[in-house]
Amino acid sequence: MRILTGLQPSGELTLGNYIGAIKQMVKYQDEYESFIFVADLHAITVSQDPKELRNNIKSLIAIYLASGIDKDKNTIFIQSENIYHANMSWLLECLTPYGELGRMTQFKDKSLKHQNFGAGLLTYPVLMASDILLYDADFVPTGIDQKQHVELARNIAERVNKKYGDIFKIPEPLIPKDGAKICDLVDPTKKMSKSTENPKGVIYMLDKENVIRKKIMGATTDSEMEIRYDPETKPGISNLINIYASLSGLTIPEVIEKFKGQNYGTFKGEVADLVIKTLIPIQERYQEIINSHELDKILDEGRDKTLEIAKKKYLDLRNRMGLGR
Ligand code: ATP
Ligand code: LTN
Repeated sequence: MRILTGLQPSGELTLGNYIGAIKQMVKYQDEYESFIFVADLHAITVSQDPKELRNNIKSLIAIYLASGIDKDKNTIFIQSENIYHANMSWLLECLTPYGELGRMTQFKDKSLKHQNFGAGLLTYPVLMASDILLYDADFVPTGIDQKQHVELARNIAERVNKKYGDIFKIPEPLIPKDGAKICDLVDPTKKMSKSTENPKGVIYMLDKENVIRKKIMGATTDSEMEIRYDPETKPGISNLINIYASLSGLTIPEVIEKFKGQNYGTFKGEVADLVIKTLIPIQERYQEIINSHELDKILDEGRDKTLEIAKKKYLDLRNRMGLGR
């Protein structure tokens, strides 16, 4: 069985990305044939500074590897280095009803947030469908926010198969049951997100030890004294419990039992210790990898392998549609 997923190089990765996406991929790499890529073509659907974008792409790959994504168990590549993603996307765009794209919730959100955006923001999910369908992925690990896009990919695949014959495998989203949504430390009713303006609420994977501690100790909590899990009335404490549970492997009741009777300050200190213990070794490996030639070798191999697979699929649809000679 094959899985495929991508992350956008749209900013520095957060603890939310680590817990919600990267850690899951590390787990899946032993169960599936796994493809991971940097979705740089998706990142330019909103404005990007070229220098920053290039740094973010490289940094993202180094963070994957430093976090335990094994180069021998995964095919790792950069989306724009494989021309068939954009080529396939054009064919599929012409086979996707315009109205279906306007209904995507991410488009509705982002089109309100950004001004003067390009047409690519609307066609974004078709490019994502191409990413998935080019490789006959069985499963697509993502957060719940991307489920609608995977469903669109399924619809596109079914429609194309009906019209042109069996070309595409129908993919399924793989959304972790135990994958907690990590929230912003300042406003715990909001998702911790790399594009948030206030960095105090966000733990970046490359934050220094003292910065991590300061952010967690300053996390918004409630005026009670009890460590109890209730995301509705105690979103701040519940978020810290989620972080502790995700990183320690304990269940939520086990975390509550462990810290029963302790005050918020002690608990926050323990959460900070665990986050630091998790991120510092990743940061150390990151520094070694980012300055090595290993990265280029891995990416060259990933590019060459995926070009071969994607080319076949692209040409198959192109020919069936009657394009070219
Ligand atoms: P942006 O701010 O650019 O929208 P983001 O940080 O919200 O970015 P995405 O790039 O959209 O994250 O998400 C990449 C992956 O990380 C997705 O699978 C998503 O579900 C997961 N993820 C992102 N933020 C969190 C979070 N706070 N908690 C759990 N998972 C998350
Ligand atoms: N849209 C996704 C990133 C992404 C992706 C994909 C994920 C692009 N192409 C293919 C899975 C499969 C995001 O913003 N998280």
